[in-house]
Amino acid sequence: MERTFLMVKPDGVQRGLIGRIVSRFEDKGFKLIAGKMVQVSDAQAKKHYAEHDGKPFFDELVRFITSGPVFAMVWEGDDVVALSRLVIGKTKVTEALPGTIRGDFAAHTPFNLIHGSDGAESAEREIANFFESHELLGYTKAISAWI
Ligand code: RTP
Ligand code: MG
Repeated sequence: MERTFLMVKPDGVQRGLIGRIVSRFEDKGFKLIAGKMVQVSDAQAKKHYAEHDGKPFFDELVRFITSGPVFAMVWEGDDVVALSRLVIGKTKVTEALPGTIRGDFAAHTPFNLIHGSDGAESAEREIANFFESHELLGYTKAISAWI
């Protein structure tokens, strides 16, 4: 069982897509164990995207992610890191296939609606950047035996 950090970016919140984005992961059978609206601070954004520090798009990325509230979430499930990135779709909108969140809803590359952790280690680091451990709620889903 894995955990991942997913975040509806400011464009997704502004466009009223939180519900439809969350539904994609509920439909897949993953378990939502934490979720909240967050106004990301400059320091928190730089920590979250530290791997991109120094790249040409870094400053723009930090400005974008701090431009309005995000919806931060923790999801749990078998292989949830890799599978959620498949549900999300490719980074570049010109490569994101129909049927994925980005393929269906995003039209400009930096504004690609949702972040998903790219590995189990980054997931743990990103979760800790947004949530206290008491905010992660363990519970049993009645249908968990089937999916
Ligand atoms: P994310 O971290 O947000 O889930 O996206 P990702 O793994 O698919 O892509 P990543 O390479 O980690 O890039 C992080 C975010 O930076 C913006 N970006 N802009 N202008 C550009 O060339 C460029 N490249 C990346 C995107 O918002 C991307 O999601
Ligand atoms: Mg990334």
